[in-house]
Amino acid sequence: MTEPWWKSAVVYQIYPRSFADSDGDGMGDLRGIIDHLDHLAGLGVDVLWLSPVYPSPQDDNGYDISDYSGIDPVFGTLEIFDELLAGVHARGMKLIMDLVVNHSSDEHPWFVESRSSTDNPKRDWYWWRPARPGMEPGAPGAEPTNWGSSFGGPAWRYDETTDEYYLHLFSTKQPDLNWENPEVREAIYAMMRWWLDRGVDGFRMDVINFISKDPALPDGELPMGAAYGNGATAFLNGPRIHEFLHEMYEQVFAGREALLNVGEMPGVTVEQAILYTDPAREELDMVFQFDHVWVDRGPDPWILQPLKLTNLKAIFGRWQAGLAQVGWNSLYWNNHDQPRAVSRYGDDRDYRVESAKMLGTVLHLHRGTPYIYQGEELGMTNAPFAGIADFRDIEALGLYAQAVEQEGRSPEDVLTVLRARGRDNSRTPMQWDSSPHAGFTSGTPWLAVNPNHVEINAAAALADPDSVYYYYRKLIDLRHTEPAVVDGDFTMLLPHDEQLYAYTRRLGDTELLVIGNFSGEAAKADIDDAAAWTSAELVLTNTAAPPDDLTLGPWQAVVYRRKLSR
Ligand code: TEU
Repeated sequence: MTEPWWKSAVVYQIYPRSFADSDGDGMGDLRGIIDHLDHLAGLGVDVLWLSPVYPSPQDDNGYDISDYSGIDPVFGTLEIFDELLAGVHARGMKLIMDLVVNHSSDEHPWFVESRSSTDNPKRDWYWWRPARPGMEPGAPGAEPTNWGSSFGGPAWRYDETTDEYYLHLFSTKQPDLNWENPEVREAIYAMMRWWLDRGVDGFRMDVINFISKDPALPDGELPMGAAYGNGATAFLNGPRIHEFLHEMYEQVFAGREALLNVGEMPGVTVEQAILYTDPAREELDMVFQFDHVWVDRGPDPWILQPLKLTNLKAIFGRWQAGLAQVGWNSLYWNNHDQPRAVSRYGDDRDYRVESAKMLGTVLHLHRGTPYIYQGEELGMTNAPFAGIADFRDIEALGLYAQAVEQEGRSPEDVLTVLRARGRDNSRTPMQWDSSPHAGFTSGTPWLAVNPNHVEINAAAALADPDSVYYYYRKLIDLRHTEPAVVDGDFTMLLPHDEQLYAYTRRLGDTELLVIGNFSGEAAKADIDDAAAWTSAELVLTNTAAPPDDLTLGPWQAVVYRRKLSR
């Protein structure tokens, strides 16, 4: 069997709202993407993933969809979408769509019908439940379960029309679809076939491990001091999840040219990921796990935890080993839900360029498919949010309200965490040049441009041979040209070192050594054959060749290659 094409591919995520605005309304659009396709082709990426561009009230920036088979006028039209797709394909790239089918918008016609009466044919397309027995519907605490929503507040909303509640694991405008109902599943599969027939090359599936719920909907465990119980055991990797994904495969993907389908799965374990991505089971190609982006989350969400490198290595080491024989990893530092990696795990003040390159090196040369989030290739950083009024993200605003108003936290403590970890950090507009609003828009951007765009921008990166952009291009080239990057065995080195991240990749007689210094101090790589390695081929470094004892400078990364004699 030939290897699937996506094993040697690199994916680039576009957050259309913040990528490029062609018409001056302050919001990015499809035409803006078309205008910048050469930036992406020039970087060498193979696949573009578009965050949602469907018609949407934009309560959660498009992750609340009111029509699955259209384009929101703010982004363009289906004709412009076809033009974009043709432009992507003409450059030899592929395009995957965001598929958000755990929930729809409350303005989707399905939900409008569903809420209209208890005997509407679409009533059962969503999760409706009466108030808790013995309680007055709509009264505080009368929700059918004690679950909290991801964005703060309860996961149930009382609806006067029928005197019942609907489930929303995210915002009140994102009611959860009921996958138990076969009509729901068939409608979703039909919509997916329609996009594939239009020419798209696969899907990134939003919280897809939430779609199967235990229909008993039991109360969740209530941690001390928390406002809501944790319902996850009833909906994370729920009872019918594998059945649904295999059915989707059969109904939508089987018999088509090889696609790329990646499932976003908060809370997924290695053991479950093996099942999801085992090709023989015909479910998904790869999943996004969250362990490494939860590594710096402590028991109290409102107290920042520093990164402990040994924990990060333990996590990646476990995932690399777990999916070594069966299944496949996806690799990412950034996306539209995460703060900027260079600010979080690197040093965005004194070593921004070096640490951005080091992070890229360490991530990309693992076994798996790397994902780059827009602006990562420029080393874009977190943004300076002065106060809560500067945030736009429904999650930041909702959690702030819950923490400050319901749980009595200090606003300053909550802001400290939102500044470091809030999702708007990655959603500030793409920095194209040093002009006002960074060349993103001629109007007023929906979220303020980072003031550091005068220095950090694509035009400056393209003019500088030492930029993060050209370095990322080398990393992508390496994946395309060195089979050991794609298929080599992975061995973690120095698991107890708190400064250095080191590993080897080996395929046949080729061996690669990758080391990254996660600190601002020099560090000596205490590995067996250090001297032999320093005389091997230095394929890539973000600074200069290290001395013979393999001492790496601050935030330095090195990649060596050697041929083993047998
Ligand atoms: O995110 C799922 C998810 O788990 C998020 O709640 C994420 O972990 C959190 O925001 C991190 O702070 C997906 C989308 O990527 C996100 O943008 C959507 O808001 C969410 O689903 C609902 O569709």
